[in-house]
Amino acid sequence: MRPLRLAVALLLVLPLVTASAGPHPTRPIALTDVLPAVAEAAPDPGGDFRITADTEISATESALAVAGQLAEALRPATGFDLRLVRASRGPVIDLALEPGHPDEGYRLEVRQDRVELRATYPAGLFFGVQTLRQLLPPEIESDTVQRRRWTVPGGRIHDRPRYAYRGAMLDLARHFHTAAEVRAYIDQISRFKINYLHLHLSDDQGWRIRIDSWPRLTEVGGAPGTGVGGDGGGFLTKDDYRELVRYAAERYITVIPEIDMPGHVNAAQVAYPELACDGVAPRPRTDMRVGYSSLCVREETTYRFVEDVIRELAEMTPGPYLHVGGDETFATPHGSYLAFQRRVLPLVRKHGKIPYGWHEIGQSPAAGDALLQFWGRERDNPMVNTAVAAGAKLVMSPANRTYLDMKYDSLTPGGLDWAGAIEVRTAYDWDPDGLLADVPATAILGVEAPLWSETLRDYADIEFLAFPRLVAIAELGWSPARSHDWESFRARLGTYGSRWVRQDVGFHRSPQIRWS
Ligand code: TNX
Repeated sequence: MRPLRLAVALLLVLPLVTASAGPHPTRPIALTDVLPAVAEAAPDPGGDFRITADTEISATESALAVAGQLAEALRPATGFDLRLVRASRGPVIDLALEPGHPDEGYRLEVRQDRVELRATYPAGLFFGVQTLRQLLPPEIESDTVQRRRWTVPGGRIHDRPRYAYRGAMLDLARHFHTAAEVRAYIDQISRFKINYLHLHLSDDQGWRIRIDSWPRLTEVGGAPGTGVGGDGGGFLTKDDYRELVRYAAERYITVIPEIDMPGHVNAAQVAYPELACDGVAPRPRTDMRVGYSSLCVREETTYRFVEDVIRELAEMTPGPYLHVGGDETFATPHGSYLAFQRRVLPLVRKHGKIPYGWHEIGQSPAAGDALLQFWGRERDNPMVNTAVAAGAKLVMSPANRTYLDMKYDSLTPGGLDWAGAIEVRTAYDWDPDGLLADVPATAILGVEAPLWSETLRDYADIEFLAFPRLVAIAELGWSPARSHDWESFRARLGTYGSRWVRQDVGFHRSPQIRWS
């Protein structure tokens, strides 16, 4: 070969060679390599689709917003324009709504000449887009242009959630986390088809959401030094909160605000001593103890306060639920607790929301069809059985499985251990329908992974405890029970690690997983 010819030939093959080399030699992605596992997949090895500089994204009017999100996700690493068009004659990723799919479900069909994504509602399209992103090589997570083949494996996916409720909770009270940090968390959890974000906004240490009619709540309760150990402080303004609600909704996540009462109220009483029965302001608390504070159940002021808070929160919360806490009320006598809930639960309904609370609110006959968040570890809870028989629904957050603030093992830096250590397999290997022996599966609305923040100072702490365990809970919430399989989950998780590396997510490299 003449030297010039050789040079030209080398130039032609070089991009292909460099594409397959590099620090992470990747095996081809299969249609089933998705977290959470998809409901049905039929691979077609002849149907691989290649995204190139010519690929367009077509969408009908109602699919345009999600199509835009897809384009934005794929542009940085591919460097392609991925023009948004109404119709295309060339290679295309085509998004449209069509009747007949389950709520939040979608169909994704990958052929040589086109990719088709269909759902009945935009939420389904959004979840389909999250699947499609995982079908592209991990380099798609890079924010600089990567030269390589962008191949989507051929075949067809039909997918739908097992549960309507797939939640994550962040505690902004023990350590405040900024709106920007909450947005970063939303970005991450939305990749795994989580659809509710529960914000724990008040506790003994601090009060983290502005309430106009009781301004000292945040002036005092959100002041510097109000975090555990005297750390940090801060609160969400109403604009911050509204913006978070909007940001989450763009990712098909509904925000649920929680104000914890009648216990966990020390910060409110520091700001407004009239909320304590003796009218004396308690000292501010930055320790981790629980169960010592209580609103004054016999005073009318208490209900004025509670209704003002519920009204202002309900006004800026489009979602159906308002969480009123109700846990660990060791300083509220049982009769007072019932008297309190008899007045407060109807107030939530009066302001147009479904009452939601830790499962203890199920003691109240006023709970009715409320939503209860089960955080116990027992297999049988007679009180919960009675509440369910009376119409309550359950979100499953058993502390020894779903509490992301528990340590992974005894060596984990940070985290608590009162519910035991929770390694990835422990978080994954249980069945939300089967946990409570006497509760019918029809009463289980879904699952939630709470992240309490006593030991979480910054966003890196959040990431380390949430990932990978949040993904285990997301799979329990989304994937069909029949697909539950630890070996499959751990293999898919191992491959996902290289995406987190590229996204700079500081996850826990669990020794139970073979990370690639
Ligand atoms: C229990 S679980 C709590 C919280 C703590 C958490 C720490 C529940 C409803 N209450 O007040 O932050 O343990 O893990």
